[in-house]
Amino acid sequence: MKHLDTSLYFITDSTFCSGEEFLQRVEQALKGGSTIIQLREKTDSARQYMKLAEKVHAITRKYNVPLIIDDRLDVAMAIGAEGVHLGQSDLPVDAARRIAGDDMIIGATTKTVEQALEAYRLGADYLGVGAIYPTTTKVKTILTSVDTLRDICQAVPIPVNAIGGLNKDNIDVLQGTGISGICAVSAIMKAEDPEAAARELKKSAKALGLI
Ligand code: TZP
Ligand code: MG
Repeated sequence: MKHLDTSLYFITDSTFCSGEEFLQRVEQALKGGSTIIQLREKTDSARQYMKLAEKVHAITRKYNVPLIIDDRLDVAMAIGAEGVHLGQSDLPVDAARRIAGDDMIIGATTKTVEQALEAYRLGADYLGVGAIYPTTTKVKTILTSVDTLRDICQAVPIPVNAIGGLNKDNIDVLQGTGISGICAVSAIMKAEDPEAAARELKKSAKALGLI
């Protein structure tokens, strides 16, 4: 099993700010203590996605934080990213593993124990589970209960992260679930001060014994 610190998993959304501000916000999120970052851009062409990923990778390297590319294994491999995150309609985890090899971090979105066991069996390194709360981030998702999250954590030995509408004031419901970390888009990306927001979210998760 890979050694992965998924405790504060920051996910990007560039839809509401300019290119320059986006990169600044990414860097601030890293300064605030994000331990892993996912570039999640849904509308970009492969070429645009790759260009942006290269820029983000130049920043994440400075902080020694792994960069995960959402959906696109080709983009992840083309820029030498540390990982890829796959949903239930993206490439299956075992296919991605065959193409990318053992070193690539492969994460998977799962919403049921069955999906979680399958992703683990096929070679996923970590799981994202949610949405725990309704979210304002553009996503096709349904809510996942805290009970299901707990069952998934108990079912697989790899890190499981909670996602969806999470912020420093509502993560207490995750106590006792066995998660390895918190995923956040809006709580960090759209904060007035992303660095402070990341720091506060981490502090709150630590205080609750979640990470
Ligand atoms: N998958 C389930 S919820 C979600 C994704 C990608 C979006 C989470 O965004 P936010 O802003 O942290 O609610
Ligand atoms: Mg996806």
